Amino acid sequence: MNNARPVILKLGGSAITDKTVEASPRNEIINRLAEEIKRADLDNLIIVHGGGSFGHPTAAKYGIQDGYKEEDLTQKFGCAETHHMMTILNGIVMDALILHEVPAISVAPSNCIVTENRKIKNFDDTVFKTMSKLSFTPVMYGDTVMDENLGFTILSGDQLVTYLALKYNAEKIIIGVDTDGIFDADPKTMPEAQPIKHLTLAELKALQPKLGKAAGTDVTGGMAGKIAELIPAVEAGIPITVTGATKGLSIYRALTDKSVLGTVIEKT
Ligand code: IP8
Repeated sequence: MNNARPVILKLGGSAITDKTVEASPRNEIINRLAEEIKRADLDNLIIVHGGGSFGHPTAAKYGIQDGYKEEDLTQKFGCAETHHMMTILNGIVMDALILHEVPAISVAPSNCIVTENRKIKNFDDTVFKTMSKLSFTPVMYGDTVMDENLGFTILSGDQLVTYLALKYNAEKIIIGVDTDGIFDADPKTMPEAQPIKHLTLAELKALQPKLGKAAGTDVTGGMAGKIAELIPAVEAGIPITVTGATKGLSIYRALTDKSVLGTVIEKT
């Protein structure tokens, strides 16, 4: 039985999909990431991936993040379609992990999580806990979830990462994005933006409003929104490394505690 503190790896939607073209996976990157995950060979790994150009455009089209509006007869279908789009992206990620012989099992948040006003209220983790004890690698993702007040909403992969990290006292969090970590401004729109190697919690909070929105549609707020979700994990003393998942070996190096190009966030 495995009782080790988990390592949580988020594969950002901007890294594993092309967010400017609807439903376009970056297959080469996904395959390389699966290879790096296999090579790191962790038996306490939890993977969470984002929605990218699969989840966000459909969620935005039907306003799923704003909750159920009974007068909009198409919205319920949109909620189902958003979840379905996520299962397609998840299937592509799972294909790559299985091909590389990672013992990964997909766990759909829509089937075991309920939120209240967009915050996770209940996670039925009976199966998840047993899987982790047997050293499977559970793979969760940003998803549509039922919400006790709003009817339904979008749960971001980043909120899920923090929730899991706090619940299971994670050893560390690694966030794979499409830039080399966090910059002092949005590097996609400001070429003079400088990379930041280390951030304390106080520095992160000060920087957060300056961080960019995502390229393409993003219903969960781009880098600024993602960082806001991660702050409680930093407050609890869980270190976070934000690094490029689109470049070779950064994720492998971060998983195996080697230095990486990117940003380390620590409480102090
Ligand atoms: O990309 C959002 O997850 P994120 C998932 O981690 C959907 O914010 C369905 C839009």
